[in-house]
Amino acid sequence: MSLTKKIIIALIVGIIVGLGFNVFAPNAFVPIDTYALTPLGQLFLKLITMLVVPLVFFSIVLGTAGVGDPKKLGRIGSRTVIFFLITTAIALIIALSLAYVIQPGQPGLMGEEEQEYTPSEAPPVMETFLNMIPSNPVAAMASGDMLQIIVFAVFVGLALANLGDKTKGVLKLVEQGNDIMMYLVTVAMKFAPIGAFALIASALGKLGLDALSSMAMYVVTIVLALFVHSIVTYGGAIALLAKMNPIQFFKGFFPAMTVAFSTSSSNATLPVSMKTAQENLGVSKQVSSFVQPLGATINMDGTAIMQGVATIFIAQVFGVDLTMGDLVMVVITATLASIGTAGVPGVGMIMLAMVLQSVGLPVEGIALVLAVDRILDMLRTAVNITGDAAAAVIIDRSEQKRLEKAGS
Ligand code: DAS
Repeated sequence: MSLTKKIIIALIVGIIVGLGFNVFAPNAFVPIDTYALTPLGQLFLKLITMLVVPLVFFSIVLGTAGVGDPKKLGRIGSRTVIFFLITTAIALIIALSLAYVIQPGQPGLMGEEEQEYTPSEAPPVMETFLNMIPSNPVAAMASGDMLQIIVFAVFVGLALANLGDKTKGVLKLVEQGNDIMMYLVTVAMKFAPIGAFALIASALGKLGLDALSSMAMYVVTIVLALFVHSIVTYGGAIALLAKMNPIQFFKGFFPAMTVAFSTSSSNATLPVSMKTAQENLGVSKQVSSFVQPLGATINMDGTAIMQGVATIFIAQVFGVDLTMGDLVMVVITATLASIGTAGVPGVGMIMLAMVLQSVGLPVEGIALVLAVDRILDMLRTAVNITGDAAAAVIIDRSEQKRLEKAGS
């Protein structure tokens, strides 16, 4: 049986076990979650997260050195960022339109319970841009600052490309380092079914069906927007721009989507999403090693969708009428906000505070949507990495076409 099938079965069993405990044996759930589910889930998360920093560094150095020519790197980089910005803006337009049509936030829909939420500081956008250059690359790696690691790796890759034979030994070392990391990904993924089971059982055991039902319209709106964006925007772009059958794309990338769903972390899934894009979608190592790590950090369409719907939902619950100008501000802040934060569980909530503040909505409104965010995070993370893979396929195909044209 394939690993993907094992993960899907593990997720289904996890959902049944989690909801079963929540409904029939909530007291027994606590020790089982504390001493089994949470540790097992965290073990799997830590195993793959452990590989992210070295893998991103080696793969981007390799990807950049492989591209070599700064002009070509600039072309791939600019096309990638333009694709990311356009698809994120489309995601927000889909989210805001559906939220207006479905109106999930009519007063009275909410249950009584409201959690306290004290938002942590979201990164100011300008500071994010300035901070992209690491003052200390080792500190950036130690703290897992993905954007700084990517920028430093690009510089190292460009240096290797320009120094050529002088540093071919280092390039060989980097290649071997990358191979070691990709091998360790395969080893870590053997724990995926157990990890997926534990993570979803723990989440649903805590959440239960009642929280989901009181937030039903909010959850339905987001799930619908995620689905529409994936099929229409990514499916359409893959068909039109990469001339690839969208069904082949989604089927080929599905293994990585199940890991993103299980872990709620684009970063933790990155080793698997790159391996899947290269092996199942035929994306070159060069383009995959550049586009997907960058995307895992700055491109989060699923998160932008949650923020768009949550903003309308919170405005409706508080009876605030947002102007068109407010909606444009939501699109801009949500698109830019995703640039500064890496793909880790729950980062969308931090950025939501920034979006709400930009349109003067009470940040306390986040407490209304917090209960179901753990499950929605799983779904939107799967969409986030799918957008990165779509970009990698499209950019790779355009580079291949360029090479064919140059060759002919
Ligand atoms: N979990 C984040 C990610 O890894 C997305 C989010 O929190 O919205 O992409």
